[in-house]
Amino acid sequence: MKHSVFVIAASLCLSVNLFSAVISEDFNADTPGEAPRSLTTREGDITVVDASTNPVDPFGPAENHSMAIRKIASGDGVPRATWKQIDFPTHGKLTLTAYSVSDEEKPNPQLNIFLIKDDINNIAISLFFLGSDAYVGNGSDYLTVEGVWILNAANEVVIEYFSNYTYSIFINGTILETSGGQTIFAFTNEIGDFNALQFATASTKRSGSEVFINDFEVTAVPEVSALSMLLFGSGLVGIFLVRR
Ligand SMILES: [Ca+2]
Repeated sequence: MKHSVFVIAASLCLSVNLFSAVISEDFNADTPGEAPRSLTTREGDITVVDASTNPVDPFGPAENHSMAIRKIASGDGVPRATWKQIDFPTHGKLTLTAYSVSDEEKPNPQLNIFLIKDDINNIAISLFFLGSDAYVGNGSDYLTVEGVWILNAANEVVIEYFSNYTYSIFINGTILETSGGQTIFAFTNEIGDFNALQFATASTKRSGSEVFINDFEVTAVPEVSALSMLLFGSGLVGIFLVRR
């Protein structure tokens, strides 16, 4: 019996290790009107919002907080929120929920998502949403996929990246595919050991931009061999229990 208990415990530990988040933030413990406490650096208009702030948190319910990234006037400066020294797994996933406000003042809000090494000069993965279109970094250029982003609504984004310097994107559960059928994209300069995450907004557009992040999380994706071991471990538990 001791042995089977040990196997169960080992399996549980392994599964917790495989699926636990490297970093997870929902902003709900942050103070509205201030910067998120967990971020490393902030440039420009980056604040935590809720039901009482201006702008109002678009996600709700009333107790929810999210992060607003705003560039209301034209001019220089790129609002950026950066999390550094993240221990990104070799094969992992970034999951986030975002919302872009589109109105007369800000017809084409822009949300930029970067996975970078140390600073913005070393981009591994870049993904822009401008208006309802996506711009996907693919090595040295960008591929455009039109009409995939829902404005004035919550969108879920999953970026799954692989150890061979490629990645795929899922938006609201659907894999992002170019008109040519491409679903796997290349890292810029094969920068694989990235360690920072940055959200930003419009850099060159003259009109304003207002986007929100409700939450984000980075998790490791278990490799097949590790998963097999886990299943094998569970199988052993089954055998022990059946034999008793
Ligand atoms: Ca939240």
